[in-house]
Amino acid sequence: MEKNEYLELFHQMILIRLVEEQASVLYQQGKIGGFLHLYIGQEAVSTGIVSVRQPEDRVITAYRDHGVSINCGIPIKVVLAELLGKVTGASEGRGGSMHMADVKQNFWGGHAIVGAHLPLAAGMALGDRYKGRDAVTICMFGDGATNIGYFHEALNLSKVWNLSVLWVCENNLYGMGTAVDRASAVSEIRQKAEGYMIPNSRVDGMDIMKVREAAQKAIEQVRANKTPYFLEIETYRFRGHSMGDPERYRSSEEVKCWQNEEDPIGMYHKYLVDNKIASPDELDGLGKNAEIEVEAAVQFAESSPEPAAEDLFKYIYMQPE
Ligand SMILES: Cc1ncc(C[n+]2csc(CCOP(=O)(O)OP(=O)(O)O)c2C)c(N)n1
Ligand SMILES: [Mg+2]
Repeated sequence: MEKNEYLELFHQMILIRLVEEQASVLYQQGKIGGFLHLYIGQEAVSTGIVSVRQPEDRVITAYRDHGVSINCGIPIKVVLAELLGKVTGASEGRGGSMHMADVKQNFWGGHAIVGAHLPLAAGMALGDRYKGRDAVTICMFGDGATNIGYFHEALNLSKVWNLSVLWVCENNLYGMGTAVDRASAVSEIRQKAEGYMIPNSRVDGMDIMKVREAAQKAIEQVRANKTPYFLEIETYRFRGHSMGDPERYRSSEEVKCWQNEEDPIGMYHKYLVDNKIASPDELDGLGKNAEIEVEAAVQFAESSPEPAAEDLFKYIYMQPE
């Protein structure tokens, strides 16, 4: 990788962290309605994966979708405007936190129903097969989604039809307030892929270089062999499941331990400095610029208009061409 590519990954992770912190403030000010699931702690996962996709490769995810939206190329001001329900938002203010999308960036959303986007991913890959496209569909979901019927139906069919899907499970140890071991028969989630004869592996999701390497290999394998692959990524969310989570299911010591010792941004900062790719001053400068960028994006979002009342019924059905 060239130096600017290393720094771009750092920039994206910092932007996600700062946007999420701002979102948390805007939520507490009552400016964001509905649910808000922050991606803080998991930045290395989507940043690493999306950095190695080709433009033709589709990305689809669950409701913890702000980070992946930024990685896929939705400008931060557009993400923030969507959170505030503004007409300048990614879904013109109609989707909110859980329904970011931009098909021009080959990003297919943001889905609120746990597990429900997995069959959609299989369907998109089937469509690509029909059309003779050489694309990989990258489908991200949480550990909790792997206990849902849709997961098993989608994995099964992806193998039966040998669809070009990269299944990516972000195992952050909890589905809402339920620890993996209390809800899943196996705690090593990748084992679930074995039952469908889908090649699989597990990787440390706090180390962006490891995520990138694993994702690159997996995507190449899917593209070359035209068969699915399952990547389990071990990660951790630093904030509650959504805003207002009392977090009775985990100890503050556990959370602090991950925040102090496994912070994906801190780890990548150390990697860049230790390998003499960038100096601490240079990285500080990037952080300061990102703060200015986020401040401007918040201003844009706050000053954008609400969707017009007469457009309320727009997009309920597809408009005839
Ligand atoms: C079908 C369905 N059941 C229940 C819910 C409520 N719910 C929202 S998030 C969630 C937990 C999902 O956990 P996981 O897949 O591990 O994702 P994470 O929040 O950890 O990113 C649940 C049960 C839902 N949205 N959809
Ligand atoms: Mg989870």
